[in-house]
Amino acid sequence: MCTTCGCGHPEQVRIGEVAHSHHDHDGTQSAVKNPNFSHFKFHSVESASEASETQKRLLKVEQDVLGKNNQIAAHNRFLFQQQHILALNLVSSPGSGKTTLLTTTLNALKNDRTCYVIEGDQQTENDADRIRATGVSAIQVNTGKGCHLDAQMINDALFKLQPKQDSLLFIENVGNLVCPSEFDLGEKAKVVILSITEGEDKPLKYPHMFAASKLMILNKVDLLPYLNFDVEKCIAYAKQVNPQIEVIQLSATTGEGLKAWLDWLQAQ
Ligand SMILES: Nc1nc2c(ncn2[C@@H]2O[C@H](COP(=O)(O)OP(=O)(O)O)[C@@H](O)[C@H]2O)c(=O)[nH]1
Ligand SMILES: [Mg+2]
Repeated sequence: MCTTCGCGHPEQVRIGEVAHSHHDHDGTQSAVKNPNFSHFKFHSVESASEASETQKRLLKVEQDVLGKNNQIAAHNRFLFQQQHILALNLVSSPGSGKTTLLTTTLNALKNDRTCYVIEGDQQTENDADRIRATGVSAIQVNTGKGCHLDAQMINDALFKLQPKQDSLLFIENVGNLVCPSEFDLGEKAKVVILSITEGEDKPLKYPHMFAASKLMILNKVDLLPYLNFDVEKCIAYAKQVNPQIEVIQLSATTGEGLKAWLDWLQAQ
């Protein structure tokens, strides 16, 4: 069980298979294994026989859930850097449009860049199936009762996905504006997606997620004429909790504002 938020049981986690035989934009098959993606092995303090008692005690304190997660996340980050893979962690509440934004983005990018997606949901392969329909390889992680992805799940998924060098990896986290903010997966950046149907006050109500994110995407702007949503107020709230946060307004369904997002990706 996750002792940070009290959710989930590791034995309920299911990492799916790479069901899609994928042709990359350069015409090669991604089924060729990348030997760099091995399973991470967690080293407990007991194995560090040379450590002094004080060091052992200190290490033990750090070896809590988040400490262990951070160690695995650091390993994932090392792999991403070594392989020149840009990994982004997409976080939001359920229904903000993460999968829709991903399918639109992949359709725009897939001929120029090899892309992969790791999908996180409590149950179903629905989102991985939506990604695979674009021709991009996707792997589904079902977290059971868990409300977030953790670094070990990503490490296990990478072992199956075997992403190629110089690729782009999108991780769609479980829909939840709370716990995913605490779990580093080894990504370059978190991108929080807020749809205008959720109300402009969410950055103030869930500040940790907005503080942890490099970019806020304000999605579903095509619905602005039908809703009472104050865009300026929302952006001011987001900057109140994170003065550095960048903001892009777009509609994942109409494609309005998509270029700014594609340019942002290019800049990363
Ligand atoms: N009007 C509108 N609807 C959207 C937009 N993006 C997503 N949706 C709809 O919002 C719902 C949830 O989208 P989905 O991508 O499954 O959200 P997720 O749970 O964050 O992955 C679906 O019915 C989408 O069609 C958008 O930009 N505009
Ligand atoms: Mg989704």
